[in-house]
Amino acid sequence: MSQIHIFGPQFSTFVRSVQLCCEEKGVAYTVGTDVNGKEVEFKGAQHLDWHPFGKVPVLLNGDRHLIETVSICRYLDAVFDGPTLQPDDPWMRAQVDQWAATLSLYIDEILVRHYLLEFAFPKGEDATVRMDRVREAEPEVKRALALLETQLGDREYLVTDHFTIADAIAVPMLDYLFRLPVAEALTAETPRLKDYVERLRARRSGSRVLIDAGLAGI
Ligand SMILES: N[C@@H](CCC(=O)N[C@@H](CS)C(=O)NCC(=O)O)C(=O)O
Repeated sequence: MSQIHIFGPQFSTFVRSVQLCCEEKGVAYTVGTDVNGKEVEFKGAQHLDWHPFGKVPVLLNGDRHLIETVSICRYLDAVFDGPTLQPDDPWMRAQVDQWAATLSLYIDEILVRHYLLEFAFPKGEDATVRMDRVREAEPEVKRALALLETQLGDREYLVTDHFTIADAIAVPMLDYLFRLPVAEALTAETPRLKDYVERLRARRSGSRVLIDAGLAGI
């Protein structure tokens, strides 16, 4: 198997999800927008050839390329040894798939696109955070966190008793969210989720991937 490269900036939440899967499985990889010593332009011809919608991550594996974070994570889990990131039981595996999809489709939209990015890349006058947008998004953010708190229950991980692909999708976005100056107010009613993120940050994979990205406001 050729070298695994994760194309995309290391600060991207979905790039970090793929990194977490590699770390958990013990897969050697490289990450970044530099591929074989050459910078690949974001949304340039090469990127769009790999990903027709110009998103990251793209998994590069020899002369193969693969898009969509959950598909990439499932592929890595299937081809590499190391701890499995999906349960054998079909029902529990479907639960992991369900949460991976729910997180990457709906919860990402609420927590990252409508909220976090307002802090990370402020678009207000003089590059200030658009607090009206933040306040508007807050009820949905709280609803999404409450949903995850309920799903987590007393478990150590989101879906099973082991780290799964669902955790790899959830943690990068929650890690950023819980670093915000407003985090205390957001997490007041979701203490188990707060502990969960702290636990996953402390794992070896978390300590190597969830590093300070130096994003403004986060
Ligand atoms: N459905 C895609 C979403 C990927 C995605 O939205 N990635 C963000 C970075 S975290 C991105 O590429 N944003 C750039 C853009 O939308 O132009 C996946 O799961 O891989």
